[in-house]
Amino acid sequence: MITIFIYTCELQLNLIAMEIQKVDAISYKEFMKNFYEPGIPVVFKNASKVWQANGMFSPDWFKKHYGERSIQKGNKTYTMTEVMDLVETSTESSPAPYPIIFNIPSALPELLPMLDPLHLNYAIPNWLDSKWFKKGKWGGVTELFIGGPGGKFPYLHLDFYHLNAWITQLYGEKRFTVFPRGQEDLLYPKRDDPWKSDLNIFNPDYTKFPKFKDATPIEFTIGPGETLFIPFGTWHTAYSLTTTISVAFDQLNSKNYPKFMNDVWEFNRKKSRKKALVKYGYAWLAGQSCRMKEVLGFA
Ligand SMILES: O=C(O)CCC(=O)C(=O)O
Ligand SMILES: [Fe+2]
Repeated sequence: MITIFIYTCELQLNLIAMEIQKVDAISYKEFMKNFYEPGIPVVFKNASKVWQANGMFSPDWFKKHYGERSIQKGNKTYTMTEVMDLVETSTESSPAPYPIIFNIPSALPELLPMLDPLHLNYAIPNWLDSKWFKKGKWGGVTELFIGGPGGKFPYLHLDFYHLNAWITQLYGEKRFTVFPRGQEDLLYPKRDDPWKSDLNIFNPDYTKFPKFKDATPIEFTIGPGETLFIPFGTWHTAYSLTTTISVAFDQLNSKNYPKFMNDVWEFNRKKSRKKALVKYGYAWLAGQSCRMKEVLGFA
């Protein structure tokens, strides 16, 4: 009897773990307690309603307003119009290159007011907004992701520097696969590049990666207006189901700062110990300044 009870509980826990929660109108406090603190991914159904961009962005809109802006992908340069034509004719069997990324502050700064407040009233505090971290160029960039049907993010990965990722879908549908924390051993991080895995999760080779059989991915689709929160340390990848336009940014604060600092050291140590010390010292000062502002209530 007890065995059956325990088995049922375990099964239920597994089922719960294998579904993403989609939430609507939760308070900031609830988000912090139920998702941010424990590091659980979640989808906000309409947090982006505070953005003017919500419902406005479309391939035609970009072609009309910013058709001549250009982007480098591989060794080719594309204009926005070419990018949109490419993704609109993309198919599963002959997909457009993915992802095509525009750096919003440098290539499309006019969009910034349409994405205000960037934090959606949830991604707070974000130390990457501080001048200190902006200067350090640690991933605090707002990016526009454009894709077409069949576009696959090239690998299963963790985001660098243990930053939290916030991805808002503004046009089309994208499928995400996320692996809740604690499955590192089952996902075969590369020895020389432990942020990536060689696993092709869409067609896994179980003879080469037998432990992957025990991994418990969560797969789900996000559509227009929905925002995905990916806590640091969560392995993930994405697949564009239709023509897609998303906005992505990262978040750093006291929660992921210790792991961030470790990465600042580890990444740079391999190149030069001296450079690593300088970077680490700078990131340490930047962190103290942000922490102080937070404690004093300025952030
Ligand atoms: O939207 C996507 O394709 C996923 C992007 C992503 O995971 C990343 O840039 O690190
Ligand atoms: Fe990522």
